[in-house]
Amino acid sequence: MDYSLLWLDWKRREALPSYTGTLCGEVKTGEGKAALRELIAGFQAMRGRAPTLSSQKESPCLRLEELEGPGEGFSLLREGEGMRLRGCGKGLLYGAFYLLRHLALGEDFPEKTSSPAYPIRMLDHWDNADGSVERGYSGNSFFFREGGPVCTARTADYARLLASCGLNGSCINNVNVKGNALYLLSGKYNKELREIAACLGEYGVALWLSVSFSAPMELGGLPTADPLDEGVRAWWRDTCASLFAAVPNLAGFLVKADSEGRPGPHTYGRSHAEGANMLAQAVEPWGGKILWRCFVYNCTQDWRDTKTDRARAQCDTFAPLDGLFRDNVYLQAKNGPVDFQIREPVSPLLGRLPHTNSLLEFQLAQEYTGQQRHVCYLPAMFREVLDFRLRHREEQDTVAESIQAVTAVSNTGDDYNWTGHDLAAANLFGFGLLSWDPKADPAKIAREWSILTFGNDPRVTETVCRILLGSRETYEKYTVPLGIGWMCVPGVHYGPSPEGYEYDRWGTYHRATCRAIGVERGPEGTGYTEQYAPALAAQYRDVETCPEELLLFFHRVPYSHRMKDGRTLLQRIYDDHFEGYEEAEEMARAWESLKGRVPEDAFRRVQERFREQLRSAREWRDIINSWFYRLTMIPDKMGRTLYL
Ligand code: GCW
Repeated sequence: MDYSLLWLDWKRREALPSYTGTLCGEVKTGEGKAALRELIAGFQAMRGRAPTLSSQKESPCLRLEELEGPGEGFSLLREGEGMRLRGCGKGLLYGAFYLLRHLALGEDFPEKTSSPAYPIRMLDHWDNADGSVERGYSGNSFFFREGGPVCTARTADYARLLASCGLNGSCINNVNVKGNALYLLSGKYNKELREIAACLGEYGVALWLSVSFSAPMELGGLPTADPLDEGVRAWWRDTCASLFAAVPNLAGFLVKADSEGRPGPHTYGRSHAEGANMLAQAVEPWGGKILWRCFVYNCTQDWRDTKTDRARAQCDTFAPLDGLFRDNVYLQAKNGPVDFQIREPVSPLLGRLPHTNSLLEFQLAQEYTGQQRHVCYLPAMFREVLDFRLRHREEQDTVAESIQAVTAVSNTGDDYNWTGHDLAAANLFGFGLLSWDPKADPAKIAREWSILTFGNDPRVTETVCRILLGSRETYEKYTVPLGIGWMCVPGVHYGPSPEGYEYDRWGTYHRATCRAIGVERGPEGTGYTEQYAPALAAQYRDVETCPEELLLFFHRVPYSHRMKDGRTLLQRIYDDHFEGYEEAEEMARAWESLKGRVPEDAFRRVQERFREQLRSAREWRDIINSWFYRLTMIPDKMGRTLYL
């Protein structure tokens, strides 16, 4: 096998309950059969012996009861010394994985009745047709090779991994549609797409494709892509008719329009609603959906322009369009208003679309959070976002209660361990569990992932959880302070460069001088705070009530600003950087202590990554600290080296 099975590599478990020796009941659907197959293989691996199959009701056994319909929920209940798993085909599949995971954790009768919070729970791959992956940190694509899509054994195991943690969709190509990816719509790759779709479909995973808004011109040779042009509308209708007929299990399209140079409706003086609705009508006869990204901002800003605020752009563009989208359109918004930084406020747009389907986008690929070379456990951050109260209503006002679907930019590639860093697989697993149940506990997720991955050794579990659970704060401390973002090397987004983006066109400024730093985003400044509900706007507007970890996102303050604990802002920045590096050292030491307790190959891979994390963390600490010192000439109170 040239790749790992990650958390699906079931380990032997002593004294399994006796019902795992017999499976009874009949299954009819593809997903039901997949559930049965997984249970047989899982029980066999854990018991060391295959279970027997019986069509009679025997006791004790695991009895499968398949219902008709598309439902995804399941119930898993004790029946004497046995258990009964009940649900439609997909439900059986999720229930089977639930049972296997919990048996592996050492539970004998893990009873559960559950259904997912959202009908769309997916991954976005930024995979290009040439096999490269935009912001990919774990090798090349396993969906595309030599210019076209491929279906391999890995596709099937990918589908199993997704289903095992509750995910049910995959958009396999980059939102920046380029090269041969354009021809995914043309019929040229229908055979491969059909194979991929069928392979994913066996595990309840729907196929999605990213499409270019100007495909009618690029592919169809039309003179325009104007969404109100009859020829354009007919082209999309015909193209969808042949594609959806040829590729069953195609769920719809993801579109990045009028964003970072991509074509879109604005070229023709049309709105995003007109653009998205035109595509929505074309896919409607096929039950298709349009996922329309909201990552729209001016990416050719002049740094001297202090009026334009990139953080405002998405709300300014999309909030006025709320309610104008067709039912099969989902507006896809990133979790923060800017771009997947280590600390951002929750995007105000998520509270401004009460009459439109919205889809929350996270990023598992750690573009700005260590690129899968640094450990940075993200489920805790995701949970913070999902729990965040948007305050437009008195109750049921959290992000989790305001959205209709979730997705995440994938962190997978064709590396042996799928995610480059072995510990980054915990992010993928955790995102899946949260997409099913936004109330899932990140600490429990870490524990479960560790046991499924490394086995049930309490020392290993405790150490791995300690590393994971502190990792985001540690990363934040040695990199970019208090929500300011962007002090990374332009383009690659790895390593420190305090002014790398300062005079560039991307709208990402901190505007530091020798006296103060930050962009004022209250009403006296860019007015960004006013995009939130009144209660939140009031909190963010005021330096005193603004959450401290977001201080420099919302306000421009002098370095002498007093933090709540009495330290100055600048002293806090110095301290964080020294502490962050020490914490990184501590995590690396903790990993060293697991030598001999986790498989040697995984041990070595992670050890390698920690070496790079420490090198990079030291570099961040020293470059950021000395840059602030040069700017302010205010020394560190503790007299530590600032590398002048
Ligand atoms: O953060 C930026 C990335 C781009 C990406 C873009 C987006 C796919 O640097 O690589 O393009 O976000 O989300 O569209």
